Amino acid sequence: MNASELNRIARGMVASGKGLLAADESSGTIKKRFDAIKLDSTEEHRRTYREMLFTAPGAAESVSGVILYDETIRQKTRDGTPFPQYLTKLGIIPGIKVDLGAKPLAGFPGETITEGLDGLRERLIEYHGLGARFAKWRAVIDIADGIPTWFAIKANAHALARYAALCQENGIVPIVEPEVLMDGGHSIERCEEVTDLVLAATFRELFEHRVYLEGMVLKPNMIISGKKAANRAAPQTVAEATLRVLKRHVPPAVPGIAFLSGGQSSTEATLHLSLMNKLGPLPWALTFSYGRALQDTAIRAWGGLPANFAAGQKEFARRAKLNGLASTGRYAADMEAQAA
Ligand code: 5MM
Repeated sequence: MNASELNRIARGMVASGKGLLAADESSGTIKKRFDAIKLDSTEEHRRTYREMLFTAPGAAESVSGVILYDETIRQKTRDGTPFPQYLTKLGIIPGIKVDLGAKPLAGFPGETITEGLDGLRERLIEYHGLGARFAKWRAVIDIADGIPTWFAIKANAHALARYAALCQENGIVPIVEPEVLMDGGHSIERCEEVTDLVLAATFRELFEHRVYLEGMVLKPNMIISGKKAANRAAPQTVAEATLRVLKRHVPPAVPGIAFLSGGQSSTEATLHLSLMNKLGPLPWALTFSYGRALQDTAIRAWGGLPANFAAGQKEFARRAKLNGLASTGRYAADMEAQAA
């Protein structure tokens, strides 16, 4: 492990004014996204869509890195440049999702464990050869009656830490993503209580697995009310609660925190990030690693039609720019009406 190189990459991923695009939708998830615009999920459509995002003029000013999927890291732009090389030339760091998904946790109804550790060392070596310099692994913790259990929290934290150690062994910066879902009708207080446990378990396992904190990025959920909650907490409350929890658990040695959007609307996710950064100074960079909150409006603007390729790019670059501003606390809701 080259510690200074890992730290250099991690700092690049959370460079000021920039954040990450999560474009690592697995085949099932991208099909759902395409179903919404009535587009078949063929390999060529998936390639075209990713090319639309990656080549969007101006987006590189706000995008530090892109999380790719196994199929995408092997695809090329229409003029034949492999995506990782294309991104690297633009100064965007290519990353790769390496988990194999959340599967039912035996003996614990309603809970999951993320799989993918077997053979991971060999896959990391291959991905590094293909140009990936960081990776992502997502643990999923659901909130419902009687769950999560402490056992499921610990099992997922353990897997995250084993993954992170393997990444660093192979010169790849791990994004550690323990996601507490915002599905359901739970309160913001319940989200805080569960996220507290999840981050405590995660950092304990990272320590025990000798993970080099300076060479990782945390990708957490925000502390937020469930989507179906009756009285959802206000944006300022979300910002304050999220910072309170992160300050309890994330050592300043970690260079940055890049949030998932988790089902928030695009504007909500941008506003929350900006409000948090306005509450600085903070011990770590605080930025985005959004999937849906960066892509939802762009995929709709594109609609799968070649004639709308540029419109989709413009919308993606606009959202990236607004989130880039939010990552330094300079976003204001009235910017939504302005063009990119
Ligand atoms: C882009 O979505 C990612 C892939 O999900 P699947 O493995 O289910 O296809 C997802 O892991 C994503 O990176 C994070 O959850 C953040 O995305 P959101 O949409 O929550 O910002």
